[in-house]
Amino acid sequence: MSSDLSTEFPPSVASLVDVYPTDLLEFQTARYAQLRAAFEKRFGSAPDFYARSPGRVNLIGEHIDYAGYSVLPMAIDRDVVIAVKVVPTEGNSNAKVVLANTDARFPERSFEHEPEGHVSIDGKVHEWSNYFKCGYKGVFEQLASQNTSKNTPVSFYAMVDGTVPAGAGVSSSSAFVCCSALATLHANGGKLNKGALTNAAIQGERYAGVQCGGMDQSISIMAPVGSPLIIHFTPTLSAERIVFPESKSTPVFVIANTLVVADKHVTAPIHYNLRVVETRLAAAILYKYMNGPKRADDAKLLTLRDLQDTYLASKGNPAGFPGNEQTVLKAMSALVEAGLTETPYTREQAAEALKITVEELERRYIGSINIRADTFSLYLRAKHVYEESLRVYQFRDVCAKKAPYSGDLLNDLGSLMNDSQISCRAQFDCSCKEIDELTSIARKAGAFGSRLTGAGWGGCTVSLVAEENVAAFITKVKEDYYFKHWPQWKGDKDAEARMEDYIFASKPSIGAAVITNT
Ligand code: NG1
Ligand code: MG
Repeated sequence: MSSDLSTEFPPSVASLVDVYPTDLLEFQTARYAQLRAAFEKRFGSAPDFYARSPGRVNLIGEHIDYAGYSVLPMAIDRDVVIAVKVVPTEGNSNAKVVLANTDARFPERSFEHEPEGHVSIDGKVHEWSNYFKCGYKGVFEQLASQNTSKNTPVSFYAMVDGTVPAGAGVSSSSAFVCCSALATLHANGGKLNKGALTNAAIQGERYAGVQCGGMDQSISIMAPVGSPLIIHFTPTLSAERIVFPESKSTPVFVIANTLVVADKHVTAPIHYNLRVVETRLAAAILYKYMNGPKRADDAKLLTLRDLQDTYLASKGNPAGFPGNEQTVLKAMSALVEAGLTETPYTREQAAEALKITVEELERRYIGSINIRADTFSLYLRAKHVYEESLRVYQFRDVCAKKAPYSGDLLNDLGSLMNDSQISCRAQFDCSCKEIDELTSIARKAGAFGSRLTGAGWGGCTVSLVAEENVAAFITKVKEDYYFKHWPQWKGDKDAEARMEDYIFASKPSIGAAVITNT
């Protein structure tokens, strides 16, 4: 079953019951009422509508979206909600947005719509309203590219309320960007299909200064209720539902935060952005190694996924994707072993392998991306990408088996997740000692598989647990990780209440929606 990206978005407006599961309705109804009251208090009247978009947990497929490979995330029931009221624009002024937040840590901001560029964003400054502006700018750019931006932008008041823990690897940033894109679109009476809105959010979020792939925005906007998606980026954005076959135990995914705050926007130059550059350099050197046809100077940079097409062409175009993923990805791994050296490359060595100067290498492969590095671990990064991609298809194939599942479903999925963690740690170097500790505690507490989720270097882990063991599992992990590191929390009511945000099971939630009826 595929998720139809051509659906016009927002297709229709929803009410709370269309968006939240029954067991969360009471909580959500009270939450929306509070948001409405806060909005009225600040702006003097009630909002016209609410936009909402969820966070996500990535089940498998880490750091491969920006290399062009498919990923397998699930939307969670924590989300960002923005209450919006459209207001008249004063006189001949530009349209203006006033942006408030129910969380006092984020002070009120306002900005004007600029005739050129829609809004300016300084990606080097760490500022909460940037994420709102990212969604805003992404939508106007997308509307302009579709030539539907005839209507003048409107002024509006917006108030944000988020329940996605920040800096934790469950993508509070993308939930926010997607939500602001949808709020902006709806306030301005614009129409985009789901695919276009997703692209608006992906391109928009890059203005915050991170060369992100598209996984988080895709799942936040496109998630169908009740299931994860496998999301493909090549040849174009598309998605298929993942349905777990019936087996003796139902799989539940438990998210647990290491409480190491991984702030990607601060550490991007030595972590995330550096990995983006490393995977691109690996692709370029392997292309040279394969004697790929000369490419125009202004051609789009090759990804490791693009390289696969060159590889297949060099073999006389045998069957590729879809259908032959295992064979092709194993061959790509073998190509890495043959074409890259295991020791990290200096800039000089990488330039030499590409037969260009260091200046040319920096211009072409680094450009304006902010990185700090003396060497590039190309072999290990590329190995991870091809092996991790293979695991995504293996995970999908396990789920596609006919029910009742004849093997041990949880064990089969869990061991793929464990292998993913090993590769993230040893080859992609995006784990950290707290993630290693927490995932190993989780396995001892009965998880079939446990791994980091999201960018890593801290943040959250995801563990696969049998439904009947979830409560016992959470108790055990609290004992062995949280109370071990923070013994003072034990018996402290407030601390124990906060822990509900640190470790929790989440059902697959539905993607972005506009709500008018609370
Ligand atoms: P986080 O940092 O967890 O939001 C990031 C990227 C994803 C993907 C994962 C690693 C953004 C918005 N998201 O997630 O696209 O590359 O890391 O798999 O940058
Ligand atoms: Mg993020």
